[in-house]
Amino acid sequence: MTIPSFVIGIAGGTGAGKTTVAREVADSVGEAVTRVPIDNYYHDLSHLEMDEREDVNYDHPDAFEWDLLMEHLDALLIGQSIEMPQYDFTLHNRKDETVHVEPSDVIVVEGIFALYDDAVTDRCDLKVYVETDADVRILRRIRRDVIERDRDLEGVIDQYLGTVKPMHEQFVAPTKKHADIIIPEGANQTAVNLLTEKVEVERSGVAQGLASEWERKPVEVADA
Ligand code: UZR
Ligand code: MG
Repeated sequence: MTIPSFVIGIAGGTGAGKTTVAREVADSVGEAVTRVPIDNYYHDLSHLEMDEREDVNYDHPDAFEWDLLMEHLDALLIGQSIEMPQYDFTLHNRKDETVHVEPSDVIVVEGIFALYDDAVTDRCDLKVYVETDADVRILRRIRRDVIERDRDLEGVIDQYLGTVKPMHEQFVAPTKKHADIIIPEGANQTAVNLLTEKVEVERSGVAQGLASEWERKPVEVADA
């Protein structure tokens, strides 16, 4: 059995506007979009103390539980719901509660490493990289971390220079070459509108079971 759905990967550096793009597309398209923020798949670090968790390199691919992400992505692609982990950035840890997430025609996978792993990109029908200048990204990051995530400025600066920037250059920025389209600045409304229109077209195609002009990479599932 083949279950068609249109999968979009949205990558880019921290503070680039990935979540905003994903949310705006999801809000415009409506219920038919399932968002999978890769931030929710940071490893459960409950076995570490807070000061140890503060020292973890969260900008390295190893910080994520890829197996669980793939398991969940594939479940959504065969039409099953998942219990998605939730992440607490203030505590640097996975929350106890999960969120029940239903599959839909359009799945948006979003995060700094959305275009990093072949297993994920192989499942993407459209790969997007949000490119925003590093100075804008660090300013947004300071605002978000200090105001929303209860961090102090010194800590944010140390983390940025110590891991965020070098890891971005080593692991995140090179994934841009995997993208089909590059959006300059997350707040680029024209690009968001184009993306939304594309999703609407694909969605109606998916709903009608039509083949898309985009190469589909459907998941083959044995009939139960
Ligand atoms: P986005 N991050 C934390 O600061 N603490 C955590 O516990 C987990 C993640 C940060 C991470 C990365 N880096 O830059 C950012 N650090 O979250 C990715 N340091 O999230 O793409 O939403 O900015
Ligand atoms: Mg984000």
